[in-house]
Amino acid sequence: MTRRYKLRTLLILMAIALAGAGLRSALLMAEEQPGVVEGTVTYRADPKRPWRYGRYYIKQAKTGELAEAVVALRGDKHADGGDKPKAKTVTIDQKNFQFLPETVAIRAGDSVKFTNSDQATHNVQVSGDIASLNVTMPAGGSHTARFDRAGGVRQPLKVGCVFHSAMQAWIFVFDHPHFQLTPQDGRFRLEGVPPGEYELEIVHPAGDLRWRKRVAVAAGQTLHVDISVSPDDKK
Ligand SMILES: [Cu+2]
Repeated sequence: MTRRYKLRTLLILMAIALAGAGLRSALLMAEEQPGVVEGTVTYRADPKRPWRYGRYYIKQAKTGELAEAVVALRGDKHADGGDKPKAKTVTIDQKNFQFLPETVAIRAGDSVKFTNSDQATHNVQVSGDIASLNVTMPAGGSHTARFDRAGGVRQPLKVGCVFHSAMQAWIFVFDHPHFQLTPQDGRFRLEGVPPGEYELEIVHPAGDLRWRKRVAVAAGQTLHVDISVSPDDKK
């Protein structure tokens, strides 16, 4: 074997080894790559079982896109710690004898600022397994509370006003980032989901609706799940 030939062989072997290492790390990255779960939540109305306040949450009766539905993933593969975002404060106003918005979804450690835009005196009574609160809200008043314990979709906090029993709201607290409240177009998109098996759940507290399905998220996959609920999904 000539010296030159030896060198060439060595270079080829090195190139193969490098390519192999590159491929291995690329495969490893693909395995860890998070997925996305997205879709639209719609409501199929049943004329025999009308939803009195449905028009507040469904702007297009024909297509039924459902607003203020809490969509969340439940599983043991939620990545926690690391890049936990800064704590946020969301506002729930009391206006025209209603809570606005009626449903909020937050991360444990976030706060809710209750405000009163009415001339009337209101009250905020929060009750549930994970927190409780009872404060009087004079006209123009405000009160901020932090929620450190998570109850997920199954243990929301119920919010009421002791003076006006028709006023109601819900606070959902999560210990992971994979949740969302649907806007008027009913769409949701949960990003950065670690590959694995989950329970995809939706809850619409004002409509008393509950729905869930087992899903598997593969690495780098965008899983599309359209969710259709009806009076049959009342809990
Ligand atoms: Cu009130």
